[in-house]
Amino acid sequence: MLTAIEEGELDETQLATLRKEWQLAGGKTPVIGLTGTGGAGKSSVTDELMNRFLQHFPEMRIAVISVDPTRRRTGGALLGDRIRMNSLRSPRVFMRSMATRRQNAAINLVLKDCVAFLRGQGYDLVMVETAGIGQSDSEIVDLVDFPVYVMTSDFGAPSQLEKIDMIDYAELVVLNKFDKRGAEDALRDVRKQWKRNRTAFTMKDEDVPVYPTIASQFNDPGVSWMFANLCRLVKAKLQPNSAHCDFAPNVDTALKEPRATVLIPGARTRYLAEIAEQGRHINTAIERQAEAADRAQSYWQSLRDLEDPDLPRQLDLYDPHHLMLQRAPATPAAARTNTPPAANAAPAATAARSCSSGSRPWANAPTAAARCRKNAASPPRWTAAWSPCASVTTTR
Ligand SMILES: Nc1nc2c(ncn2[C@@H]2O[C@H](COP(=O)(O)OP(=O)(O)OP(=O)(O)O)[C@@H](O)[C@H]2O)c(=O)[nH]1
Ligand SMILES: [Mg+2]
Repeated sequence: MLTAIEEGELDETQLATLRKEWQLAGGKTPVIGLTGTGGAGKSSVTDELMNRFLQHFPEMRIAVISVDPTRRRTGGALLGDRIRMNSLRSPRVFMRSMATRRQNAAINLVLKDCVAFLRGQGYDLVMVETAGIGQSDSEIVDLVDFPVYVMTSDFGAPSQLEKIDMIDYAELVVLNKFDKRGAEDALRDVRKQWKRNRTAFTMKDEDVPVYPTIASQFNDPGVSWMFANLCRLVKAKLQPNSAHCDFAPNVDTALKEPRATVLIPGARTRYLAEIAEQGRHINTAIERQAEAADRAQSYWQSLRDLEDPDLPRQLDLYDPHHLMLQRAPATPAAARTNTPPAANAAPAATAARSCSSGSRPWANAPTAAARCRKNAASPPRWTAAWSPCASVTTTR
């Protein structure tokens, strides 16, 4: 029948007759409509509510219709709401997915007839989830007895709340994903907005029908509190005469707000990022050390090529005695080559300092090597200071 209604196979006369029959059969069956922005958790909240209804009323039968939007480009709709609904395993639940078939609409045109039909089929409760398309989701109000608006703390600034019609029309507002950062501030803002919309400024916060929930959490106290209040409202407003459920569940509502028993607490959300950062620092330090070792090896090879007589074996340190620069006495030979010993020692000292300070000591090496070749007769006495790894001391 739902398909026949959806496909428009029934003409107006047939529909008029059927509507009367359905009305007579199920006029008092409560219809709960959940709407809200995409991904706010409508299906999760629907599932949690169904779960509680099934648990508290063992004979209750529930019908669920989920409407998902049709995409303008492809004309198709991803009817994925049932993925979130674990309660569908129960034989006491009937579920039907539908597409809006109308772009930019939250409600299927034939939804009214579908709801009326399900009402007339002996179910104790009908639940409708509609595609939230933003701030104008209030069409559902005309189709259901209890509109529920599901939102999250991601509404932007408090001034945006002014534009949400459903805060005016919804019997219950559910602030889902209460585990998210900033949810408590959002709860305060939404409650304030609810009071402002109804000029009920003196109302106590716990009396405002805005319920914080974590629908993805098992047995969430926020959902239980909302469920208890929803049942109370249904009973008071409709006085349903179902033989299977009296809408007076025995729920423990001592806890009213969700406990944020999240897997990773807020303060540790960057935990893995911190570990990765530390790993990257260690890798950078290792690369720096490898580069320094590489440089030290090149220096050692250069000194070996220059035939430094005091060169230690590879990876050994210079003999500390050889690290003391000796000021050579001014000999006639030195005077002849016109190379004062101090001038020979200077590059060594510079090189030693550059080496220990980590600047570019190799810049001095070609100069020193060239000078060495030029003054072959009086080889410079700088070599001993060229220990790239040993801590170097120079004396004048
Ligand atoms: N952290 C967190 N995630 C949640 C909560 N409730 C639902 N979710 C997750 O939010 C995602 C969307 O949930 P749905 O229930 O499919 O949301 P929806 O509003 O029905 O989505 P549409 O029907 O596609 O608009 C899923 O991954 C849920 O597991 C909650 O309280 N906290
Ligand atoms: Mg959904």
